[in-house]
Amino acid sequence: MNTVFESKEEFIELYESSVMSLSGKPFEDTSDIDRFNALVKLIASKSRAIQTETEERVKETGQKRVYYFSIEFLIGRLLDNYLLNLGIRDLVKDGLAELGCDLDALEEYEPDPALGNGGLGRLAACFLDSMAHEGIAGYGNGMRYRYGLFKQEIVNGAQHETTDEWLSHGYPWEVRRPDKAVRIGFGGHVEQYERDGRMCFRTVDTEDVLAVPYDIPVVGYGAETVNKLRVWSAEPVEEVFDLEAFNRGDYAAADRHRAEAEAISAILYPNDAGEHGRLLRLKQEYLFVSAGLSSVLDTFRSEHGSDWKLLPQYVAIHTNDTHPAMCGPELMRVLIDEEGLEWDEAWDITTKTISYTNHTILPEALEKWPIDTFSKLLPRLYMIIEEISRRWRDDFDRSAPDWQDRLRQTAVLWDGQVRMACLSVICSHSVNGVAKIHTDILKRDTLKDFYVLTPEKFNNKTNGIAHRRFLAEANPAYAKLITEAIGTGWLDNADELAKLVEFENDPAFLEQVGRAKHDNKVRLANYVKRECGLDIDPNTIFDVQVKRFHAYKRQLLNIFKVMDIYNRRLTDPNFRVAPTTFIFSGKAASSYAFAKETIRLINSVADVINNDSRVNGVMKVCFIPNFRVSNAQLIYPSAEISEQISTAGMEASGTSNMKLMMNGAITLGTMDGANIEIVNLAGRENEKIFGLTAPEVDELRASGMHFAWDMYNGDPDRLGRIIDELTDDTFAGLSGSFESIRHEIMLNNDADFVMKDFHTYVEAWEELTASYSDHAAWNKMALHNTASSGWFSSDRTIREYRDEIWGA
Ligand code: Z2T
Repeated sequence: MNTVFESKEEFIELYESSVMSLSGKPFEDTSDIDRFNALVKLIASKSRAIQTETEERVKETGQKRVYYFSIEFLIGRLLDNYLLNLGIRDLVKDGLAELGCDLDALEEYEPDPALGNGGLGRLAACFLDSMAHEGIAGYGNGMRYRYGLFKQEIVNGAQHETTDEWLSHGYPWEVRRPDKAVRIGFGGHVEQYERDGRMCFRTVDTEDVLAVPYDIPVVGYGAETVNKLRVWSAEPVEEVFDLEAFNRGDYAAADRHRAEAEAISAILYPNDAGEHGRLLRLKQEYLFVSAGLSSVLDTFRSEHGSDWKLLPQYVAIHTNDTHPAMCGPELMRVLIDEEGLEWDEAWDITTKTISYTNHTILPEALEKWPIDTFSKLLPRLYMIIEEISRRWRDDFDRSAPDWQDRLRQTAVLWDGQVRMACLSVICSHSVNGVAKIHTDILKRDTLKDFYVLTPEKFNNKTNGIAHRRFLAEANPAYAKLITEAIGTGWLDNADELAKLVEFENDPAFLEQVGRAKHDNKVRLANYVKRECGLDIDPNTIFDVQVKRFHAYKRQLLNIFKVMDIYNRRLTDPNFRVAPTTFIFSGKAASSYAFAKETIRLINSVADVINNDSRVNGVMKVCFIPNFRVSNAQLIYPSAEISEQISTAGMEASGTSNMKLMMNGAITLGTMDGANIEIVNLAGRENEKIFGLTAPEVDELRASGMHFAWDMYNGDPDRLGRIIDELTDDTFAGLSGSFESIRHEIMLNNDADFVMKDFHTYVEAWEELTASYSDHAAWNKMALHNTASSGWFSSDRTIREYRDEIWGA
């Protein structure tokens, strides 16, 4: 552990002078914002000192560098995390207190950068934390969006989107590096020319923009390693202001070029799956790939010269889904066009350097680009893709009877489109899924024909989470209890959480577990009161589903359950219900009508139930607006039931399931994604599993023997009633009824098996909540979940990537 400050006194002295030099005011006159910014600046400068040490160590030892290319990094607030990782959280808190400042209050000034949609982007951020902790020279490469994921507001129950202006007060962690800017060319045409007696290609008449990097430090726990996240911003290449247009009074035209360049990094596309064909998105992908690669290769060249066959020995490039799939062709382009290598040699280097993670099997999320769009924007890259494609076809084994079918399944160019998943697989030496069942489905189904050809490429890496952020930092009450019981070793090594099993039969300890949970529920109730004006009761069960809204995640099934319990309670006042608060949070892609209607339904049901005194003793429904990393850290610790109810086979992994488990929630879920690993680790008796399994889903789909109308007619009192309530006036008071949801279910024949799983789900919920009254037994289950969750630390995941993919 590096020592950052010799003493509290040293911190106070440095901090005071930092505040004063930054603000130009005496300490007493500074605002909390001044004090927050100065604190970050001080911690960032201390981090940079360690970063320099890390850099020297990497150079000296010739350690392999790992570059994690991701179009999203959902990093969350950094200050508290870095204080913890530097081992100075208490020292700084005490020092600030002496100056009359409250650390928690200052931390509220930190923006929560929403440079990601959800699981995929947050995973990338967890990996940065773990790479730094494991001493890997690991660097993030991504996009610096001027506006992150939209801010969600709820108006009359419906989601409204407004821009996320996270940069309006500046972002004190970042350092702009104009000296490292890279020129990126779009469009133009390819010409041949002769260089040293050899025919070469170059692209001319391109429209260029400047990619300017911003570096953000990544501080590893233990303070031995500080890495960096580099995010790219698009700017005009030079001062291109059109004075003539300005003098004509045409101000928009005067600044057009600037606006066009800046548009590339203006917004994060708000779709967690789907959304194709947008030219600007393709420009984003190429910008961060090309600029990132350029800086990777500059570093390599400065250390190892131009001996490119050494590249895979010193560099690993990991592509997070297909958004950086152009890494393959772009590396080929640089090696061939700029460095003069032959195709075969360049190809060997490229495939040995690049690896790829797939995050979904949803067909609508598999990225494809129209060939004409692609070839116009990136003509030389397209030529290289054509050549990759041609060689794949030429080398294809045509001895099997179904070879044409297999070739069609694996072709990069097909049906007028560039298929990015095929490109990613072909350009990589490793392809992995993100949970066991997901990797199995990739092998057996989605990428089957690749698996048959190169089974050795395929491997599983079950996702993980930054346990220091999501347990130590988010849940101080529980963390304190854990540390008192088993020491601090779990922060470094999450496997040590297993030592908690020794306390599973200690009644006093279990009671403290319950008390910590209760404190967290009070904390969340206060937040909910502030944000939504709603009173929720910390003595009720907190039943939590927080994640992006998507049909396959089945928030609809959850709210159907709530409607059912409400209906039955009204019909039969003797119907026993364990008092519960149903908590939802999450965003819907702006263009995803069904997901947005589901949000409106939840809020409409909440409006009715929360104002119905007949049931308020036993149920409330709460939708927490604008789910993001910072409020997620308040929600996970307060949860008692973790809703993980996706249609089996659809959720690649899930990661909120791990965060909630670690915080002592019981999983109420299907056998899907990493829920399966959860059950294997904690034991089926410590979770509540229900519903169709993935093979059963496949079978039912194939048989065509599921009929929504039969379900509706077969259960008029419960399911039928719920479907009818979508379109009568029961929940229409807030902003109208829900025809489109009814249609989606009934006319689309319940594609996500909401009706099919409904009864087993409600029954499972009733059994689970009935067991809540035995507090000791419940707390034991909760503790057992935490004790079993160490394997889900992303430290473990990253060690597997390091050993089995990157060789770093
Ligand atoms: C995303 O968050 C995920 C998959 C995507 O496929 C895209 C996005 Cl933005 C292209 C999620 C998966 O849905 C989830 O199951 C998984 O846990 C997460 O990625 C991280 O692997």
